[in-house]
Amino acid sequence: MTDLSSAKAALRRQAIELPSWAFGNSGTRFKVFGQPGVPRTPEEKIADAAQVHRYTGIAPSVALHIPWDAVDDYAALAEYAREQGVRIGTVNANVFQDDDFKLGSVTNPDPGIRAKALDHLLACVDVMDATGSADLKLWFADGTNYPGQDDMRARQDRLAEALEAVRDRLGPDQRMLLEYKLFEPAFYTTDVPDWGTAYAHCLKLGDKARVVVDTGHHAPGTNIEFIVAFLLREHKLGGFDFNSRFYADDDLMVGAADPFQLFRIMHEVVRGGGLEPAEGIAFMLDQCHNIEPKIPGQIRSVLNAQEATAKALLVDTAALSAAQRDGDVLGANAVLMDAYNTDVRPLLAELREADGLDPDPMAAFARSGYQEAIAAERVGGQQAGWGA
Ligand code: LRH
Ligand code: MN
Repeated sequence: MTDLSSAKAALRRQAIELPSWAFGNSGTRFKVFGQPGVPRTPEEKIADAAQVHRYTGIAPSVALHIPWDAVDDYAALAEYAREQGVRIGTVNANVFQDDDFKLGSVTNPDPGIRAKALDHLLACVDVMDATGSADLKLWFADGTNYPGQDDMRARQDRLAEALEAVRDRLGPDQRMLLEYKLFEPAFYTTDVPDWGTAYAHCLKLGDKARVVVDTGHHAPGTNIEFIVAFLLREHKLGGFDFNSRFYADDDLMVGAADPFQLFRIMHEVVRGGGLEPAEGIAFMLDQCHNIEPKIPGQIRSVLNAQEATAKALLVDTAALSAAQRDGDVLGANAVLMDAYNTDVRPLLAELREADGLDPDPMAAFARSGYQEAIAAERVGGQQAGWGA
């Protein structure tokens, strides 16, 4: 068992990065529901994210999505974030909403459109230079809907060419994180559909390129913790987009649909040294609070990730290794289930109190009146959303 003091130290070091877009309106093709008090500007999104850090103590950074968070002065935005007690984290490129990218962005048959897409990716590195961000996250909606629509191999050549250009633009302390997704919005091929494709591209790109595991981007039944264990072993896991799902890319709160899967994933993270700062894993949320209040939704999500991490840190590793060595199938499984069935909430409440935080972040935020204040203040203007 990770002794309690090093488990507490690891929990104190934990950092969950919040997605700016989780605070804006989101939905499905059927409906995007507005909510009172939703941010209208990147600054208001950052202010809301700072509330999550204020009550959980472990959400010190906010990921941006460009152009959803486009501003004239990114250095000023980073300064504003610091004033709010957080920092700007990962920069997400967006080459999936421009009409020109209907048949693909960096994989588009048209070289002019590929150049336009690459320009956006490079412009996102300029944003990173201004915000001091280390990571550029790349997710491509690129794919096809019908057999024969385009040449799969040629699209991989085009993708590789663009990724190399981005790699070459990155500064010394900057990385590119390649995110894969099985399908949607494309329904026949997706050019980066799975971890193997992302891993193969990242191997060729070298140390600056790593894979992002979005927990909602796999075929049903996929053993995600195996992918995590494999990529960690290769030091090619760059980060997570945490969320949960019952069916497809539902982007529900992490741990809500399958807390046991989240525990198994965090068990492989702990076992593989993924909590060590030197491994450089970015733990990010990528969620949409379509019907539930957004700030409490993010607080609950951070707590779900924290609880899964605490349970993983409490696995009796000596007993587990012994049972595995001895082929004691039931014994080994029982060791893991003991940790999973451990109620870690008292430990985490105690940790918060020791760090001057309210033991119950959800209740503390509800009592703060912040939600009512922003609902009263943020009247008029255009509520933020995906702009799709
Ligand atoms: C794609 C994705 C990607 C983001 C977007 C908001 O499904 O997971 O990480 O750019 O959601
Ligand atoms: Mn994602």
